[in-house]
Amino acid sequence: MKPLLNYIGGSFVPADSDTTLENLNPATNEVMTTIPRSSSTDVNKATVAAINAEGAWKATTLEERILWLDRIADALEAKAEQIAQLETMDTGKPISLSRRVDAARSVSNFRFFANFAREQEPMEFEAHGAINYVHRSPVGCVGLITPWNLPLYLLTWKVAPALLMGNTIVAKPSEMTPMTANLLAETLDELNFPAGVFNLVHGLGPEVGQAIVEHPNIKAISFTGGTATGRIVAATAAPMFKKLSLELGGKNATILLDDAPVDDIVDDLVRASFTNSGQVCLCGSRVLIPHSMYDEVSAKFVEGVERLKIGNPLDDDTQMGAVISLAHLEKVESYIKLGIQEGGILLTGGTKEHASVSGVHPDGAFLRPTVLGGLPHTARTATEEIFGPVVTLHAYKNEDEAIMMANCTDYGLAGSVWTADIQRGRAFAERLETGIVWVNTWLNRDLRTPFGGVKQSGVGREGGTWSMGFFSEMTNVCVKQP
Ligand code: TXE
Repeated sequence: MKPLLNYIGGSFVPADSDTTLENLNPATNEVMTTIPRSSSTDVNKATVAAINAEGAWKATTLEERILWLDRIADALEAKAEQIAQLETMDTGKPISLSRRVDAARSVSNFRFFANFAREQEPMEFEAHGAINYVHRSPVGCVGLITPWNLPLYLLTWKVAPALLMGNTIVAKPSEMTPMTANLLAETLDELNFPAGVFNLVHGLGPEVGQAIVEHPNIKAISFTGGTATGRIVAATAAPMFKKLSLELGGKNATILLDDAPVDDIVDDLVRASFTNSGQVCLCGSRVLIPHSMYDEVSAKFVEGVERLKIGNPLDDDTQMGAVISLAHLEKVESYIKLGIQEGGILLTGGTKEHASVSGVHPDGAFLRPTVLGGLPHTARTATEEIFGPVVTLHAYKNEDEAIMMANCTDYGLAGSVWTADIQRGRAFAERLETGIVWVNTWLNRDLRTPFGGVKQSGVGREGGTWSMGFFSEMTNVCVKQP
């Protein structure tokens, strides 16, 4: 595959240093291509291009920008299969998931914000003989930094509203998953999208991401990634009074109430736990079960996990592929070992040497889905983010204890509650310290809703008016009536 390049000012260019980084396929550990190992010099070039493009882009009307979002959605939709193939090669996730989630959502992110903007009413308030209205203007040049687990899905989730609100962009995808970000740049280029409005700079986080966060002409940072990195980003951006959106890690609880219809929901529980090998910040990594149901639920859950088809991610019937890298596989294995050291009972799965995956490339980063029982809810394995195919099961005495257990970690991103009584589910959901709770479902997403977490899962919300608000500055104009 030809080397990937940065996309700056409407041109594809190498890093100033002309150095590169290898991009591996985690399912085979083979080098697929290279990306520029950019530096602050390249980030500065991209920012200059963005600033130069700002005036003309800002002068476009909201309607013109809405039409651009529709054009981009149409162009990406025509490339949906290519997006899916690239995403699977870059991440190791099953091709069925790349099609159903990554490619589809990358298109709908643009389509959604175009349609949502059309439906917005001007914000006006009348009182004291005056009319107040809110005028929205672009923030300016914004920095978008995104992770490797849902590469194009999470990049376009930021690009669409940022463009809609008239901003220019310097974006940095994860160095581990550059290929679909490159496809987005190619698509914009093919559409003759205004040069310099969207700029893409590849490279390492501390070298390129850090340069974006600290650049004085980049006025807002929208970051999605790990909590540890989010802390570094915040420390840099805060003293510069930049607008900051942080979507960070999670340690989400999947909670069964004592009236949960177990047989009907087992597959949902497995899906919530192991989609994308657990590498979705919204995955449930702890399952809380009433004592009275623990034996039945743990047995049925393990059966469901063992039905998952692990294999070559390019095969249509594969349900679980490789994790993102061999390094991440080792991190996940270290938590499996820790779980056992902490007294956990291995119910299925395990480290690679104990539970290898057949029919896959021997050098691929494949792990079997692992379930550990018997751990206290305060164990490190049950409170630290693993971000891999590892789930712990915990029994609880009553609802108050379940709430305490669910809320006991430093994270607060998402959770799901399973019950036969919706009112009970709603009441329980409202006691969880998280940004999102699903009742009798999981990953059911309405893009108009606020998405984000509390505690160490992040600051701010994305989606609908929250994204439009983040990517714009509001001026309240008050006009005395004659
Ligand atoms: O994150 P990293 P990863 C979280 C998930 C997991 C992590 C996985 O919980 O913890 O993201 O993604 C760049 N200055 N979420 O490992 O390492 C880095 O190059 C500036 C939660 O990629 O934090 C990459 O582009 N940037 C989320 C990006 O930051 C830096 C959904 C993320 O990298 C940097 C998805 C630095 N010093 C994953 N160091 C949610 N809540 O929605 C690295 N980067």
